[in-house]
Amino acid sequence: MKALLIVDVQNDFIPGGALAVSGGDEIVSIINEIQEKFDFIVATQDWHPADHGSFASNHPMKSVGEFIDLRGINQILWPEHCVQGSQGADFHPDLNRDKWKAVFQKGTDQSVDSYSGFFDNNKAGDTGLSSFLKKNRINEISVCGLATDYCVKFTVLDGLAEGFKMQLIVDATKAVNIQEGDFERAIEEMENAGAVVLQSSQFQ
Ligand code: VGL
Ligand code: ZN
Repeated sequence: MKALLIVDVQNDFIPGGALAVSGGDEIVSIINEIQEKFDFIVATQDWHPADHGSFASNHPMKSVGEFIDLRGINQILWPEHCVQGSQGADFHPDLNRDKWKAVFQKGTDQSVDSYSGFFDNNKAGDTGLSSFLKKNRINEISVCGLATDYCVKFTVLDGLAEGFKMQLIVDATKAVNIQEGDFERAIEEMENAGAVVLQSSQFQ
C-alpha cells in the first residue's frame, strides 16, 4: 500500500516566514492535486520549543548559518522558526488537510534537531511515523514538501533505512539552498540511496 507524506509545509518555510524557502508557496497547489491520487496521507510538522538548540538566538555571540557542536552533533544555526503554537508553525492556509490520517511533530526536544520525520538527528527520538505506517500496511511512500535539502532529504533517507520504497515527487519540493547546488546534491544523495525521483505529472 502506498502513502503520501507531506513534509513541513508550514508558514515559516513559505516566503514571508522566518526560514523562507524560495518558491515554497508554489508547491502548495501541486501538493493539493497530488493528494487527490492518494487514500493514505500523513504529514510532518516542525515543532520546536522556544529554547530550541538549533536557533542562533539561543546561543550568545552566534549568528544564523554558523555551526556549533550541539551535544556532539555538528549543528547549523537557524533563525527562530516553527515555535510550538505560533502562526509560523501552522500549515500553509491553502494546504488541503481533509484526508490526513495523522500529523507527526518533530524537533520537540530542545537538545537535538530533527530533520527527518522519522527520527531525531541523533536517531534516539522516534516520532512513531515508521510504526504507524507499518501498522497500516504501508510499504511505499511518496514524499513532497519542504525543504528538499533538509527535512525532505533526511526523511527519504530514513524511510529507505526503515525498509520502505521511497519516491520523491521532485517538483513538489523546494530547497533552502544554503550553498549553491544543495538541491542537486540532495537529489543525487536520495537517488544513490535508492529513492525513485519523479515528477507530479507522472501520477495518473
Ligand atoms: C527544516 C531547517 C530547520 C525543514 C526544518 O523543514 O527542512 N529545515 N528546520
Ligand atoms: Zn526546524
